[in-house]
Amino acid sequence: MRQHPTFPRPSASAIDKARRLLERALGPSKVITSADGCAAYGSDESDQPPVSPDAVVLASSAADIEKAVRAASEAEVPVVPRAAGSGKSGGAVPVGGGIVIATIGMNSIKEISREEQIAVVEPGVILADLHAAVEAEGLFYPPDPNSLKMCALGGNIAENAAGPRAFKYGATREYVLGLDAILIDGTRLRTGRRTVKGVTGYDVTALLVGSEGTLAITTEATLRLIAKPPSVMTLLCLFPDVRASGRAVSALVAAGVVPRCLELLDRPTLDAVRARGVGVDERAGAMLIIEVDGEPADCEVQAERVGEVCMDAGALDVLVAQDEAQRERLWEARRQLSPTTRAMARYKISEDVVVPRDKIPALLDEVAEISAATGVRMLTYGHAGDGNLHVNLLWNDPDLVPQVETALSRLFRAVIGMRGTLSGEHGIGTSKADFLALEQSPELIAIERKIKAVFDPKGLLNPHKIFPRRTLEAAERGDRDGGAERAPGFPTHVVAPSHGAC
Ligand code: 2HG
Ligand code: ZN
Repeated sequence: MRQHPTFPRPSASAIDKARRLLERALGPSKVITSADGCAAYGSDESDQPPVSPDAVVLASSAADIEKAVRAASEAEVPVVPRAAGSGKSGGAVPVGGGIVIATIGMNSIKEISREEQIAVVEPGVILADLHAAVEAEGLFYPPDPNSLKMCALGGNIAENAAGPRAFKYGATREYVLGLDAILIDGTRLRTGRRTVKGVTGYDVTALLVGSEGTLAITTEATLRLIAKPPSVMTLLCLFPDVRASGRAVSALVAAGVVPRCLELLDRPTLDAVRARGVGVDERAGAMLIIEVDGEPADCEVQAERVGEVCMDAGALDVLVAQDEAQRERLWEARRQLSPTTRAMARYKISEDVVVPRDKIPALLDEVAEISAATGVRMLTYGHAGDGNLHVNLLWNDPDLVPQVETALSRLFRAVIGMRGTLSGEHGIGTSKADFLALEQSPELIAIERKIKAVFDPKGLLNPHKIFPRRTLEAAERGDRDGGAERAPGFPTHVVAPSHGAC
């Protein structure tokens, strides 16, 4: 297990006060305080170790959330919003204790309008349920993180989730027109609009989307829909090695072909797929899954062009899924990559770095070099079309942690050196907070801290996320708490360490 920084927790008296206020405001049926009950809300899908909250609120309405944040503010304890808990960067882990507000019970699709092409949803709606409901109306909501069968809209909005279709259609932010949200002091905000066009004032909706639950809690979202594409074709392009597949990605982008998905799987990832009993041509050392959509005739033209470009780039073969069942099997195998790779080792970290598309071959070379130099097993797959690759680090031996830290910092430094970015869709959370200063200047981090303080002056809402806890040097050394007070953006106004109970 990596060494994660420790965080201050509220004092015992603050916790008692918060629990009393919550039970008075919400009634005992909506408030969990038992150790076992709270423990179930202490983790997400990241490598951040679980931390039990001191209380959990099972919200069933915006009014419940308002009551809960008012109680938390009065008792001065942290609040961590949580939808499905499928996040990959620790965003829903209550690292500083306090109250988890679970919004998964708020799961109504309040409206789907064919005329306006919008949907109005609560934060606990499961993404796959929204997909099914809008598609039944001939409409389409493109964002499709691979956890779509269990992730919820509240988390998607908090993290600005993306997925394979983001290559053509963009991430969640492109589809959020307006939000109803609650601030930590109980103030209710309505941001944005219902109309597809509008530029009134600052774009606070865009700011809230991707703010990782640190600025406000979503209680309702108005989403933009588009018409469901009439036809889809899925192609499987096999390459002898990952460099050839990387070249094909660059060539496709340069040729102006815009498939809706352009996914890459390297050799170790293909081996993992093979090990699960999925037959993949043994000659293949890398694969691209490419999907085009549009009118049927248009799909044929696009597919043909994709095939030509891939063959020119050195593909061994290009196969086309023959029917919906084949397509679904293929995507199911792709969606299973995350759990499949997690099962391959005792410890796994999945990064979601992004590089300019012409740097994909260079990134893949760098990953191979880092893996060879550090002895950490690494494999790479992901959304190559938009340069967003999941570099997975896998290891069994806890003594390998220093090498893992070295591998991570080498990876991040290489990505930033290529003018890439640390996160394409999973967010910064706690996992990458200490590396923020690699990408952003102290001036920018200072402005972000001021924005945070405007929304949340006492630093109670999802504290210790995004902003560094340690200095970059300490994080790179794997020094658990090193240089906290000198870290850029260190949240000095968060629940004072003197309250610390642990
Ligand atoms: C995916 O694209 C997800 O499958 C998860 O973003 C990535 O866990 C992973 O490696
Ligand atoms: Zn992904």
